Amino acid sequence: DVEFENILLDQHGRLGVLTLNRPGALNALNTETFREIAEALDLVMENATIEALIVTGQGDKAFAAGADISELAQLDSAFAARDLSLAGQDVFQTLSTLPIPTVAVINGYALGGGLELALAADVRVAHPRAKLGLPEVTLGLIPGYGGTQRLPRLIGVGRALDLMLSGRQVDAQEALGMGLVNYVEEAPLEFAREYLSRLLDRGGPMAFGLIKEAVRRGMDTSLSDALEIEADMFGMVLATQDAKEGTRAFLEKRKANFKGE
Ligand code: CO8
Repeated sequence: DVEFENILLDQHGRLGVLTLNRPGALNALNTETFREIAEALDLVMENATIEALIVTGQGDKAFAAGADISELAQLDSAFAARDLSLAGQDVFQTLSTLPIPTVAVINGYALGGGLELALAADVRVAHPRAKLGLPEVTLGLIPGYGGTQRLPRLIGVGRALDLMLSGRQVDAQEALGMGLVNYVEEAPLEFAREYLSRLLDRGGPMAFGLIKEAVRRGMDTSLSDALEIEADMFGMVLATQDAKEGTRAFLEKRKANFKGE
């Protein structure tokens, strides 16, 4: 376990857990926190024993209440704002392109940049009292860490525009109904741990990475190009030991023993 100031990074067996840890500021994302998240993601990538990642927030009140508004208020040039947006987008893109399954455990408020962080994970699990939204418009701002792009891809243009133009908060049940979160659970962290353990027990690690890559790259392009990407990924997965082992294990009526290669 490495020492950070604004986050915690722990490993529990095969699972990494990245916890935003500024509960006094509702885990608001300042520049230093972004830097630490980037460093933590590098460590996760280098550590082959971490096979899945949970991202959550410390305390029972917030996942993250957004970008740190005191920093945003000090931005004094369009260049600086653009650079800050690009830098934050880059960190969240690193999360979304990790080749391992990731779950955001939304333990409370996920607002603005906080929701944008959750959108960069593969799956979202929310506590029943969680509140989600992109309230930037109420600050005279727009989302800048991927929200205008990831939200419509996830829940559709109409629902995304409703949330962004109104800036309204939705509760966990409404978020579930619109596909913004996948599960609502009283003990979301425990649920996420069990969910990921089950998933790691069942699936081939090489397949996790290639599914994510096919979906992500496919969302960026036309259906015909995307289908080619899927076929490319299928060609790659078939060449892995995992695919040989998985298909052989099925035919031999035994549990597959995947090696992630
Ligand atoms: N930034 C900085 N500090 C914050 C933030 C934040 N986003 N959210 C809460 N805090 C601080 C509060 O200032 C307060 O500090 P203190 O105790 O020192 O006064 C502490 O956290 C507790 O917050 P509250 O007292 O406000 O708690 P409440 O229970 O009354 O309210 C809310 C909880 C409703 C979540 C409320 O805190 C709130 O509305 N927060 C702001 C939510 C918001 O607007 N988020 C969007 C921010 S903008 C954004 O994310 C833009 C991303 C794109 C940027 C692009 C880069 C260029």
